[in-house]
Amino acid sequence: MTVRLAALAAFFAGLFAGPAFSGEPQNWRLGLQEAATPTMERIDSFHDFLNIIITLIVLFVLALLLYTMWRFSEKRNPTPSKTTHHTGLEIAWTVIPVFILIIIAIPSFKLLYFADRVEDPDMTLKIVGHQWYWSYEYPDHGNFTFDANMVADDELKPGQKRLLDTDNRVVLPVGKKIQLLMTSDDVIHNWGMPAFGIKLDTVPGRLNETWIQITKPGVYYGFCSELCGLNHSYMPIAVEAVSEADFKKWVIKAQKEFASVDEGAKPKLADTKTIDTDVTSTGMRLAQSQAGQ
Ligand SMILES: [Cu+2]
Repeated sequence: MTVRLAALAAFFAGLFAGPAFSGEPQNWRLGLQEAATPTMERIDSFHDFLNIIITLIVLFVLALLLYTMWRFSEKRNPTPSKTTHHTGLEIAWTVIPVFILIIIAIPSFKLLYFADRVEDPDMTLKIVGHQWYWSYEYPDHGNFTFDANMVADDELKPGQKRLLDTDNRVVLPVGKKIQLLMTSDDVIHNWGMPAFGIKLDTVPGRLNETWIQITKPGVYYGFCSELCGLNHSYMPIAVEAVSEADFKKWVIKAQKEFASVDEGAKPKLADTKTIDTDVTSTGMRLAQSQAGQ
């Protein structure tokens, strides 16, 4: 009972106070995760704008219903009108919704183009989806690459989050415009990061682009958001946003620790051009290589 009461209290506290900043899922959260990029800030305000429109429409329809029930009840309106068409009304209920849709479409398209790409990014991060982990490349910092696998339940260290933390976090500098290039090594995955306002498919043989400019230091968590197979729910994303000085220190360490893409250690993005999605020819090549052995 006390637990339930506490949960209820937390729920209402969250309702009125708003949750403290965190780039991760939270119990009893009602709204979106707090924005940590310009794109997500705009998504937030677009979401609020839509909420206002939806609320006004619902209240209007509710008022119409209540008025109709009251005004045209059998008692007040014993002989109903036989009118079936009203040209003026029909034009109105076609044109007004079209206007509402246009009012929604304009900021929606603006936001879509804003999130699409950034001019003159400060750096690039390449993201490659695999069954079932992510790998990352830093082409502007010596082109090193590493994999990020989920930390298994029995290997969690204190402070690490179950189903969210990875063995290697993606470290990025706060305040820099970062171009994100995404692709996949096998099937379609999706790099979904709620606090950044990103949910973008990683498609084999294709390069998808978006960008971020992280506004607050911290650790941010996300998920693969495209059903990609057996371990789809076990390939989380953990991003650590740090100051530029700390990022430079991490880069020096990472260059020593991780292999360089140029050494051919890890799949290159360039290889995705030649990824063979045709099952038949892949099977044929497999058969040929086996025959050759
Ligand atoms: Cu996936």
